[in-house]
Amino acid sequence: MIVRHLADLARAGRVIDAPTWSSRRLLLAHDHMGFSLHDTIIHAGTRTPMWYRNHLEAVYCVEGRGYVELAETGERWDVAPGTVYALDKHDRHVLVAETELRLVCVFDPPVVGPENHDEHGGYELLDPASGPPAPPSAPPRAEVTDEAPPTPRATAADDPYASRTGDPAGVAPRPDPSVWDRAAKGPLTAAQVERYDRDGFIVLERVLDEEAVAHLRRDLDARVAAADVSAPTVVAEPGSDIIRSIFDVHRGAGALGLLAEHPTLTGAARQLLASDVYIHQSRANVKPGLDGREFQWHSDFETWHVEDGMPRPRALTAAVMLTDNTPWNGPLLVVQGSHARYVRCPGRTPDAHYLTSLRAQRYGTPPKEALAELIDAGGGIAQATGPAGSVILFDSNALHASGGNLDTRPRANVFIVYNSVENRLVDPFGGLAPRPPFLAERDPVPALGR
Ligand SMILES: O=C(O)CCC(=O)C(=O)O
Ligand SMILES: [Fe+2]
Repeated sequence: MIVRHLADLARAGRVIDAPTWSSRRLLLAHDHMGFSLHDTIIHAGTRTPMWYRNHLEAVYCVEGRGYVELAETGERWDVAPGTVYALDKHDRHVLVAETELRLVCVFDPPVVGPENHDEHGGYELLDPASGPPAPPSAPPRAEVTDEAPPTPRATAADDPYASRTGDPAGVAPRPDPSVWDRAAKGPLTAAQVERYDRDGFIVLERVLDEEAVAHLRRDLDARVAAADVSAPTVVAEPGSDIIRSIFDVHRGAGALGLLAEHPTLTGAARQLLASDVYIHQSRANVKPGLDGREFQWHSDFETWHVEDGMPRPRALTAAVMLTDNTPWNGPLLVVQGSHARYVRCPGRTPDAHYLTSLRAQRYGTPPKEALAELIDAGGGIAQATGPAGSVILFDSNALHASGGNLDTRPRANVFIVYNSVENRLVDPFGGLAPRPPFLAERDPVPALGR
């Protein structure tokens, strides 16, 4: 059963505003009901010419007063609570609201989500049969040459998570859930699952005790000391050779190798994603004292979709704190509720983007207007602090960032990304060659924590 409330639609990106109306979209194509259902407000004192050439629409008035007029003949009918009119011949018409009208509208084929009126007052036909495909398939890979940037083929019409396509950037709906089955069992309480679903993240305090943290720190410190900054899995801070990140830390003997299989981490991932899981990527961000630089706002899923071919946001990250995370050492910051929307980013991805993006990201960064919409008009910024041994679980599509480390000691966190086995990678949606396996596991590795 699908249950939704009008009050939650704006946050989910299901409200489309036009000069004379606001359409609150209760059911859309991806709900697979065969129709879409809208609660629409027509502003008082307005005239709206409309012509739905691609859709049949029925309109039921529940509040207000006005009239509807056929454009061809001028024939006119009053619209008041209890009136229904159905545009069974794709009739061109004008709706006049004398007072504010509240209308329940049904569309066949169902509206997909982002549609707004075209110059005729109608909607373009966006994949009428099914809405966002399930799961979306990757576009054919484009030829890569030195001169021209590749042309991704997936557009907003056939990929709900299309980004960096050259189409307008901005905030779009996320048609998939964050918690995939509320009834799934695991180590998280119902309240924790609820909070994760609402905010896009939770902090579990002191999952690991001091001894476990000390073991992990020793392993990490040894790896940092031995790291060759020219190795592909090692990333330096922008403008220096100081180590910023080490990828693939779940491989190899030692405490870090075992961490990814910790039952609380795998259990929580299996619970929230409601399936078996495997490791998509792992990394340690050491953020050295005074030298560790910031990470700009981004969604990890946007990169994993465009550059790695992750079909849907059915993945999450467990960030394990190996030092205290304090307000002054650059803790993870999350825009609360941002995971429930999707930000299409501007630009096109250059070839081998990862060689520079891991130091400082330039593509896959949301435009300022989208950040303002999600931060200022949305849930605001939360700081995920906690003592060493705590774990942040965050949705793959949560907008997050962190500042530089102003303390003298490192802020060392290990990030383990769990992906659903039902969401394995396909060809990258951005049309480029896949990134190396230390950034994105492509092989069918065994599931964890069963
Ligand atoms: O280490 C941090 O604070 C954030 C890192 C991050 O977002 C990333 O590596 O994708
Ligand atoms: Fe990230």
